[in-house]
Amino acid sequence: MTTQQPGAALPAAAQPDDDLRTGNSVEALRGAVMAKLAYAVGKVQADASDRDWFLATALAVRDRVVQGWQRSYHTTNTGGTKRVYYMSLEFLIGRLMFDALTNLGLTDTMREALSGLGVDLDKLREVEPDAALGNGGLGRLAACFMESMATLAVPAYGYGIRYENGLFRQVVKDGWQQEYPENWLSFGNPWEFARPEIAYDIGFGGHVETHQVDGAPRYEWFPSETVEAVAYDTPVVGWRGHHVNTLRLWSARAGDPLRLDAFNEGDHVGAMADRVKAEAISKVLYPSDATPAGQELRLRQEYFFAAASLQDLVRRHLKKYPDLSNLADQAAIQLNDTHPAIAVVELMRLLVDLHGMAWDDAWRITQATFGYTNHTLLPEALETWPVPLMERMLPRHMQIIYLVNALHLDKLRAEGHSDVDVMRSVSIIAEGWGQQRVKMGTLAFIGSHRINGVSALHTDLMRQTVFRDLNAIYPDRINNKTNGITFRRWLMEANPALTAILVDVLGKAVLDDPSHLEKLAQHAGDPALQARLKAAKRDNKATLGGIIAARTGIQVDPDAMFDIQIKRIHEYKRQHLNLLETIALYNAIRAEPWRDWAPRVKVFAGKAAASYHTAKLIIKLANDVARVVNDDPTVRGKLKVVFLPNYNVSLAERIIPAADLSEQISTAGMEASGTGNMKLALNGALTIGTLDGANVEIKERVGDDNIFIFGLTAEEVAARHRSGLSARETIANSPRLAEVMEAVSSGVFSPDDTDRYRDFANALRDHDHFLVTADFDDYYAAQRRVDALWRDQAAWWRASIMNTARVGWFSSDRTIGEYARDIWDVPVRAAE
Ligand code: 26V
Repeated sequence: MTTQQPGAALPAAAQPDDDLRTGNSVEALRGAVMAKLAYAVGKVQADASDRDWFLATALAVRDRVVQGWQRSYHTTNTGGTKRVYYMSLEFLIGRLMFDALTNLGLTDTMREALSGLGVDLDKLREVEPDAALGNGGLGRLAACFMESMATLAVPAYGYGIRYENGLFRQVVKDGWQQEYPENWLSFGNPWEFARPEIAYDIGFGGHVETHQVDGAPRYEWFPSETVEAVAYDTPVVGWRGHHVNTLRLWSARAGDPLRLDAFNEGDHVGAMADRVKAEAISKVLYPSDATPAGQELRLRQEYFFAAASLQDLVRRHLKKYPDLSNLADQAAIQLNDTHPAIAVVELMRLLVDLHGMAWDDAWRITQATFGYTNHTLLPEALETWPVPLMERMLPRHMQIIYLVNALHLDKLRAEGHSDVDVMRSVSIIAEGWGQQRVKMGTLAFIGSHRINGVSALHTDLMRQTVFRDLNAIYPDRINNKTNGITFRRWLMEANPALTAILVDVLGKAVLDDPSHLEKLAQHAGDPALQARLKAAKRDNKATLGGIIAARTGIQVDPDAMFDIQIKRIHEYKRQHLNLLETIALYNAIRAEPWRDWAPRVKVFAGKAAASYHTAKLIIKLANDVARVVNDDPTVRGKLKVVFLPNYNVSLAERIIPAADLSEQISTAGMEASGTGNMKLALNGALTIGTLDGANVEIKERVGDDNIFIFGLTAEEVAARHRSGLSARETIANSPRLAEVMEAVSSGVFSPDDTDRYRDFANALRDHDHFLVTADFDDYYAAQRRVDALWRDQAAWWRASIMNTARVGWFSSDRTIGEYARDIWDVPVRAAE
């Protein structure tokens, strides 16, 4: 091996071109990075910053992805295989360098190549911007699915929007969340390929004209405004680099020439204002999850990317086939929630208006092509759009929606359905509140051949609640697809120490097939294995401790239990339940400081929607509680509380491998699945949780002894809601809870503003919709069982090992395999 010194002569000429592009030896990679630094970044080594080195490295890695990309494209095209189109308004992909390196098997080689140049790969890792083109679970799921589809060689495109600004950067000032723009593209994006030649016109507004063609009406839409959608492609490489798919994100560009008349007449300002309006479509991700945005811009985003994606896939189809009659044999389109549901209507418009297909044929093809995944049952998150807005922005689509709805209701009437309430519930149009609205969930349901939920419980609840009547009519359409996570990122990349131990104990095959994890259960009681795992976890905790100290100034002890709640801040996720328990524990320790307390570090991280006042107040409460607890010498060494700001995918990759306890404490029936629960269990954290979402299935797999379940069931929650039981009574019956509520309410944690939490506490007393008070005592008791197990470290580590061993099923490869078989009807590559 030759070692290049920094500042050595440029190497490009020393190696043949193809070696620089595809060679995988240490020397080839080093030469490739140096050539990229010189000729793509335009820097000499002596002047190169970490960011320059990151760009050079990423570009060298990208070259190694491209060949497989072209090969995959060619194989799919010539083979005539069906493609999957995953349409999602969110892709929370995070950093990509280690995804590519891991899946190409080049991490160690690249580390060595760079170290010969005096460059530290792990430092470069931190320089890559975290692509946060999503809010939370739904967006991260889309990213995991993209990786698994590539791994399983399912030919797929992800379609979404290339937001210039991802999810806001969270700064915590005096305990309050502040939002700052996150311009992840400001230093360039080495992973993407701009495709300015792949651009489609997307219309908005205008009017519809009717013509007679052969005695039948034909409709033509004349939009008043046109925006161009331009493609940007990011290759997504699967495990071992066998297959590479494309994430195609659309960027909005003002149609060209834009109001040239106005420009020539001197109205530059007016013409530019139109340009700004057009390009606003891809400027920013809507930062709310599960709270309605209700903005016109949001609907423009939805139609923009749905229409661009459909034009793209229709064009691809027509390059190969004479017409669209076999579209459903060649394309499966998955709607990630209702955000792209307008695509159902757009496809009908393309088939009927533009391609002259008969309505019934078009509808059959549309239904056979689409599948719809529901990700939430929270009523406030179910999308509806006002009919007048739809009529103004998408006049032809509104006509089509009316016709789809009329035919759908007529058919039901013809089949004998007549109940007014049923007809109202299955209608796409909601009446009431003085305004008609389009129910996007109903539209997506009617337009799809399969509708799925994301955990067994969630799917059952879908059948019983929002889609009860539709399910009764179409009983075979709803099916369950329990979520999963990609083990490449959430085990191999995030936790190399654990991965190394697993490979050592179980063999390399565990990297290809997570079912091998099960064999670990045989060793759960092995003291040597326990000691190794404990040492690895301690290192991960020390690393996280460094991050905590750097970001918050709080010192934590890596030997304490790391108790972790990381997710969006939302009342249904009940971070405030955790905080109330923290206060109760704090009180208990102060009352009896001499007792043998299990030392804990409670870590909270997550963002609140900018407009969600209560969620922001919960962040403030976490910081207020942290200040009081951490400053109190009585609990020193026993309890610490940390709110870690700016939670994102990269921070998750640091926190999850360091977790001992995973908080999954949503009100039962409200968390559709959760996926953080799977990541934490895989990394050996024990779950304390309610019987909600995928927790139920985690419990079934890890066993009752290795999980801490508490609280009301979904059924009991529903019954409580019906009974209207008062929280005041519940609080009065629990002296512990009463003391905590009084402390919060009276300002013990907010001496600078004693009224800060008064309304918040009163709201819990008056209408505790999320049943925080009802579950409090059981939660407190479950936490004490956690303490007891922690004190028996051999038993704790046995349970931890059982968690890692038993959650292989939650691999997103398994989930994608099920979608491929039950919804898309496409084959998958067999495991190695
Ligand atoms: C709704 C809205 C409303 C309009 C503004 C923007 C916006 C963005 C997202 C949503 C829907 C949020 C639904 C969601 O994220 N669901 C989560 O999906 C995860 C993956 O299936 C699942 O694990 C979580 O339990 C579920 O909350």
